[in-house]
Amino acid sequence: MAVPVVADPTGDSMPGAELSAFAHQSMELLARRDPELYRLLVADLRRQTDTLMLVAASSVADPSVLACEGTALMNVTGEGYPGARFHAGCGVVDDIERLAVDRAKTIFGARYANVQPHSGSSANLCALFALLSPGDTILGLDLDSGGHLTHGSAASVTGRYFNSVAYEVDEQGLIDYDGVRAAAERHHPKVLICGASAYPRVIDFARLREIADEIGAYLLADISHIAGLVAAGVHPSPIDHAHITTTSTYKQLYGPRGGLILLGKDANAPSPGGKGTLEQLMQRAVFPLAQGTPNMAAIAAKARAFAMVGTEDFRNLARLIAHDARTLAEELAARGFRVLTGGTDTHMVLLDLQAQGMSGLVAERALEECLIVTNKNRIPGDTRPARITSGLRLGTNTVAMRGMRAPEMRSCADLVRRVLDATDPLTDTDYALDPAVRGVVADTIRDHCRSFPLPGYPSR
Ligand code: DSN
Repeated sequence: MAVPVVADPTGDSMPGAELSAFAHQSMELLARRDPELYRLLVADLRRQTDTLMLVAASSVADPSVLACEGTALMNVTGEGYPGARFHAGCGVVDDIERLAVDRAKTIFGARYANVQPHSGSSANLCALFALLSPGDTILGLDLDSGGHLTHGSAASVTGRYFNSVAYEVDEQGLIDYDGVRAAAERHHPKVLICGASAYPRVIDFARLREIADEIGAYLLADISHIAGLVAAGVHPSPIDHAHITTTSTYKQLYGPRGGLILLGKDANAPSPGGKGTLEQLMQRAVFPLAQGTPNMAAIAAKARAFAMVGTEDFRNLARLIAHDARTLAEELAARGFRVLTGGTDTHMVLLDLQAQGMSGLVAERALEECLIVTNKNRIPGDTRPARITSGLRLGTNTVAMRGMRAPEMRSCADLVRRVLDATDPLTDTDYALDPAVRGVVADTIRDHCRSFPLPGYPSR
């Protein structure tokens, strides 16, 4: 392949091969100088390639995204924003950050993007602490109904610094929008938060904005779990309904660890107290309010991931993610599992294991022994603590990326059923698993992983 020639910052040209040779040498150096750590890195790479990843909060970044994270951009310190840094030496990273911002705005149809938050949680904290004063009221989806810690949970700083009240799901497990309106009218929150970590159905952002407008609240939409479906048009977009939209970049955007803040038609709306616009507020919210120097390597990786999200291939992937999840939900239900809400509109499938007399922890551990990676999750009305739970959460981001389709989802449902049938829950934390079943299922998973390798990753 021809080596591309790129311009270096001094105007000279350098062969593009220099960077890839450097990356290769760096890895060899690591292997030589720190074999203990290197072995662990190899072990986790193999774990990822050789297991069936069904953790709904995860995905696999394209190797070109990983490559950005391993560059010398990590060395660059540059507080502030492009063209207005507090350190010299930021000409190239300014261009990279502008590229990431432009790509983020394009893929989401947004008017403003801030690519500096270090995570989805950070993005939420930046937005909330900029909008609110300590003691102000926020209204978010209850953690057990599928909300996120940073939406006002008592375990989070958002529950400690703000007066946090919650809305819940109804008996079908669906967001109770009348309940949201009643809670909004009762508590008059300054911010209504929507979005979820464990909710498999479409969220009606337009309806939530109506409620926010009725009581004069800002609407914050955290789309961390569904950002890819939103960008691809598979789930309605909140960008012009919410005043502020946040997301992490490593779940359904297949990007690096990091977060993103987006504004749509309300970018020029007044911020609280009339001190400038929401766009100006969000710019200050990340730096200097909540963060110092950004992670330039992560911003480059975000730019790379956003470029991929903007392609037709990604839109096809997003459709497959949702299709796979629907099939998985149907096949699990057909095998006797209670699927919360009766199915899914997204990438996520939630199981209630109470009928199996098994905790989420036991199911998670037994499945992992058989190379099926999921996560325990509290469900509405759960009586078990967060480290034990009565539910299990599955997601199809990674299996869709492997190209797995309906037949493989049927096989996954079969294997999950087989493993859990062969698991005897002795207590909520201990169990006995039939070793013969473990062997057969693990072999089948290895076969699946070989037949559907992670694109661009080594396969054995
Ligand atoms: N938000 C957490 C989850 O959904 O699992 C982790 O990113």
